Amino acid sequence: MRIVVLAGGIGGARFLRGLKRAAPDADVTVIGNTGDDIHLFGLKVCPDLDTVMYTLGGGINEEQGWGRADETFHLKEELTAYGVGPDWFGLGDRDFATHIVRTQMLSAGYPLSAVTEALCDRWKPGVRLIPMSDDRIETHVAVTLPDSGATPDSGERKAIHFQEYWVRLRASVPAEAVVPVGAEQAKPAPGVLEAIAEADVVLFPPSNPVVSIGTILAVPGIREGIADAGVPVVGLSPIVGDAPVRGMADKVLAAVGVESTAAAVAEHYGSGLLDGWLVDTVDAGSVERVEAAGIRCRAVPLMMTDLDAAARMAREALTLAEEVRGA
Ligand code: FO1
Repeated sequence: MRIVVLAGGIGGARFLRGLKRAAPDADVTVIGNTGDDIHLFGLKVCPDLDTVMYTLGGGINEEQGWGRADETFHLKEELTAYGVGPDWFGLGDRDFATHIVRTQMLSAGYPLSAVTEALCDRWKPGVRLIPMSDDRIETHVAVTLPDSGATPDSGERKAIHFQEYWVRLRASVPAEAVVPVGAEQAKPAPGVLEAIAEADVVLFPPSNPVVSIGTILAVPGIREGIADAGVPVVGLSPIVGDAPVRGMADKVLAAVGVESTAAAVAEHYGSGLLDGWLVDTVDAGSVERVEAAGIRCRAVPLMMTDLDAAARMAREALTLAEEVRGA
């Protein structure tokens, strides 16, 4: 069975670990979000690709869900001693090596997809990991930064990098707009559209619908390729009991006018794209609303508390895909 998964960071990576357990013989292609990528200290950092690669390759910091296990921060401390920032983004020594290798290869002319393949030669994630595009796409968030003591609307409105919004500001101000800068001109990376066209099923893990899956779908050709593939497309809600399972997805959902509920996220994807949707058992009351939108829906436990739970979720998604196929 050929499975294509669109993945962001932690939620996508943990779901993939469950999927590999649930379908060990499947041929899995992961299309990774690169809208979170950021250039720091002259290096190209790809948080979501690395989170998938480290998680499936056994090198992830399990508590954080991102970055390397057994990490040290000597390099960052030295940079701080020179007054060189930013200091709000935690890059560890082991992680730095990945960014150095990636940046060297990119500077030598290799596209990001080839670089990712080379990095995966070491980590052996057991899936084919492809960035959504080899072209530079950067998610920016429009915010109004509070201005000390002045009138309520006197703050400065500006667009900041997604990581600055997410990590430095901790999404503490409303996101007024989310823009995947460069997406309109971008092309899917080699292998992306081919994998979609050859897939037996396409899965949307419980990743952020706006800044992870939404950004991947913003690359021209990917949304259309999935909609036209004629195979079951099944997603898992990242919202449980009207709140994001992890992270601050509600902040960016508000920016695109979508309420933070499992049903609203399904409607946001729409029946033109999505055939099946899993909501958590606490949201069983929303099954009818999702089905009324033309999307087959089931309520199952969706908390990825451990690998077994993630594997059960993956099995439920594949079962729903079979139901859709047989319908
Ligand atoms: N998230 C944080 O909350 N704080 C950090 O300092 C941080 C550093 C970091 C370094 C490398 C990396 O691959 C990921 C990192 N993340 C960090 C996670 C990341 O910013 C986001 O959670 C994802 O981009 C969202 O998918």
